Amino acid sequence: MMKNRLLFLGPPGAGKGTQASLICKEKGLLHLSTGDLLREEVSLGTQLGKEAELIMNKGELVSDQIVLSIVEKKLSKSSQGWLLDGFPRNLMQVELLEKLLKDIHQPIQTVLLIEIDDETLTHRMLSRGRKDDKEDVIRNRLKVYRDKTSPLVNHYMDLGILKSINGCGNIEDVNNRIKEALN
Ligand code: B4P
Repeated sequence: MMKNRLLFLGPPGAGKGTQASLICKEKGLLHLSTGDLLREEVSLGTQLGKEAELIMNKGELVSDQIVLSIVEKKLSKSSQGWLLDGFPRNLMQVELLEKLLKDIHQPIQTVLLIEIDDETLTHRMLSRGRKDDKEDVIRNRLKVYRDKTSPLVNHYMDLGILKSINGCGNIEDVNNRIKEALN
């Protein structure tokens, strides 16, 4: 049976958001995308959104406390299971999340790593054309991923809960690979 507390990990533009939406819809899980939640704050023009926008437009990571505060509110209310998309993104966020999940007795069951090459990622993001999808910003986001987020792969591998799939190919093919890995 598919687990219902999941985390999707992978470089920017790997398709985490795209695939997370499909899996959540199918399995009735709460989709928690820190990127989407931050963009929502930006579009509402809140103080938090104004601070986050400046950082996101440079391709840097928004502060751990800001991100944790938006995740915390949502996670503690959820009972049907959840999928974390784009969070945690550095080892400090891992630590903060583990403490939070311990408090609510809901450990992560599976971490799914979407692997893909930089060229495909860059092409996908440039075609999407979001505000932070400019060539120099994309380069920085890939560097931030390598420096700060990729160490999470070993962390979850050591915990024995990591599965990885190839993120190249069309949306349906990738979705089938994910379902196979999760079942
Ligand atoms: P995110 O919103 O997480 O965005 P992402 O990593 O760039 O995209 P994702 O992997 O979800 O790719 P998508 O499905 O959209 O982060 C944006 C920014 O928010 C970060 O840089 C950071 O500043 C901030 N942030 C977020 N979380 C944070 C945290 N925890 N801590 C600190 N800061 C944080 O796919 C990309 C494109 O490819 C789409 O256009 C899609 O349509 C297309 N696509 C997807 N799958 C495809 C396929 N199989 N074939 C062809 N195209 C495909």
